[in-house]
Amino acid sequence: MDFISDVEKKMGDMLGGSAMLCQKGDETPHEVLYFPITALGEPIRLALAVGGFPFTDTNPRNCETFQERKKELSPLGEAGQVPILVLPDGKTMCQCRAILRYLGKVCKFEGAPLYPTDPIAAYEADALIELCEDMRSPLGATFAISDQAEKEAARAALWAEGGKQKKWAAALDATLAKDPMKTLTIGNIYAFCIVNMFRTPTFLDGVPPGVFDEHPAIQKHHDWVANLAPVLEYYKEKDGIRVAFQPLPKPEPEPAAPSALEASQIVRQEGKIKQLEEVGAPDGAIDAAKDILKAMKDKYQEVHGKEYVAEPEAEAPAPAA
Ligand SMILES: N[C@@H](CCC(=O)N[C@@H](CS)C(=O)NCC(=O)O)C(=O)O
Repeated sequence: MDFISDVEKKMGDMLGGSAMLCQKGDETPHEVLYFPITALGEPIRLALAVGGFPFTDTNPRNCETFQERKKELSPLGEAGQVPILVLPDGKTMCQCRAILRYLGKVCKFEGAPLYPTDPIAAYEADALIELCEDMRSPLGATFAISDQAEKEAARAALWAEGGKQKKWAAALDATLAKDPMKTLTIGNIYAFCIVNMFRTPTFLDGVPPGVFDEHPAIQKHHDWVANLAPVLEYYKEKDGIRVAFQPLPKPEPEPAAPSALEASQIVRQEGKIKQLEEVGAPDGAIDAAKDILKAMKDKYQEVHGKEYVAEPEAEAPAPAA
């Protein structure tokens, strides 16, 4: 079973779309051919979305003739793989990171191209992409494992202590910790997409949930990119595996802990009521003190999960002989 039939079998409707005869419509000048999963197609889709270029998203679930079109359109012919980008003038491109660099030169965010023109900034973007490849590539070998349990165990091992992907995730975290997270580049887009390929919900069975939980810079980077207006807009209606591309859920605020209330405070209040009764205080004052005592007992029960029970009075010490 190959990569895609494996994923298709597992994910079913989570990937969305249904097969039909397909042809690129005239209304969207660009076309992306890829599978309905995220993986290597997603950085291209997202760069187009950020750049404001509408595109037709062609995949085997919405295109019955996908395999034929792939071979027909790929610059590599029979050997062709996806993603493939078709430009408005009909030129076709393959090799996802080469496509991304092309798009980085023509797509802008806040007036700046996504592939920086400054050589050092361009190097930083490229180095980030390569680091993501270091993290992603150990996964490749697991697609060849036919036994499901064995495959899942192999994937889990990549993220376990000493696992290759865990090691590269730590290096990615350290790298992103130095990123000012101010200027969006193709490096950031690639990192966002490749990280989210492994974030739950993922199409990769066996990858444990929460593999980035211990990586604050990766999480911060995710929220920075996910909250940029065009990114937020692109994913807001998406479901299934693309939920992982939306902003991280905010942690539920801890319920305010009821303030501690000790038995000694109740004992003191009881003493106060006794004193008021002894001095013949007005009924109103005694009733008010009793109301406070009741509220204190209720609070005690809420805090301690049990009813307040008065401690038995200590026996008076026997008089010395
Ligand atoms: N070097 C290519 C690799 C692309 C690739 O591995 N594509 C896979 C899916 S991720 C593919 O098309 N598999 C199906 C096939 O080979 O027919 C790139 O970076 O774009």
